[in-house]
Amino acid sequence: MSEATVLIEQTGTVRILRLNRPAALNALTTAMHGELMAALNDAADDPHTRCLLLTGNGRGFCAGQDLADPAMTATDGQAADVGAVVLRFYKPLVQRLRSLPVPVVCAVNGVAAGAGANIALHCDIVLAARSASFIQAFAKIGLVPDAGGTWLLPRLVGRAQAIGLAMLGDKLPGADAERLGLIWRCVDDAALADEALAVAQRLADLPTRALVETRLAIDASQQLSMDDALSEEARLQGQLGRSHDFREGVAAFSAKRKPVFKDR
Ligand code: LHQ
Repeated sequence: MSEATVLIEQTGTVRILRLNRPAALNALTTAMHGELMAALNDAADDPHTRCLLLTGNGRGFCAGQDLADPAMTATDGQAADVGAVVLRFYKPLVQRLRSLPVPVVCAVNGVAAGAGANIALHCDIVLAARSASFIQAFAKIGLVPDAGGTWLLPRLVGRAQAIGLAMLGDKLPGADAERLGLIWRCVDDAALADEALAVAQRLADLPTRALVETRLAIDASQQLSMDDALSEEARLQGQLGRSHDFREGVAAFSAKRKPVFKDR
């Protein structure tokens, strides 16, 4: 039997998914897309999991689409249907990541290229090793940024940086990614695994529903007027204000004790 292309570990309430095709810098094959989606669905359905941590095995995080995968191979002299590959794999993958009912941390352990970079950047909190890098590799092979890159990049770093990164496709080191606001933090290589797990554990101990509603509200606010955003915040507080975790948070504050959140 072939080795799993996504390794799954559970550390307390943190579910760790480790992309596992190190010889190809974890480039995504059809089989791997299937395993990754199944692993994300499983984490979403597991009531015990309160945070997801995504990382890569070996010296890379993910080199994007595996360009040697049969899905990319032209048949009968026809060009491969690249758009169909994007619709079949990348659109649902990004939608799944951004709608996950738990917070998502990404530990970018090495190069993140093409769709691999954008998958990392869709996560809620992105930490990168100092030796890691981000490459919008698409233009080099005659494509536009996909896996949500055209939507995400200008929102993270503004139009000027987004276009520079996407058109030139330069390797952006982890420290520069932090400086530009593309990611949360760049940390020393030796500290990455521990720091990412510590952040994931902190998130896992926080009120999951409030964190997920925060992600969704911040994303939705891009399309809203301030007036509508204020109304949306009131609607969400109305819902969350009836939750166990709100009552627990306030009770713990009053009693000067650590809260125990459990809603999901
Ligand atoms: C790879 C790959 C790879 C296969 C490294 N595939 N083997 C969506 C849908 C449909 C179509 C197209 O695209 C998309 C979205 C995308 O993701 S498009 C972008 C696809 N990715 C790329 O264009 C990146 C290609 N890779 C690279 O440019 C380099 O490998 C980087 C800069 C990531 C790393 O460079 P190095 O550190 O010098 O490593 P390397 O190039 O020697 O790679 C190591 C091995 O990994 C090597 O295999 P080998 O057998 O020679 O040791 C590469 O062939 C393999 N590999 N990326 N995407």
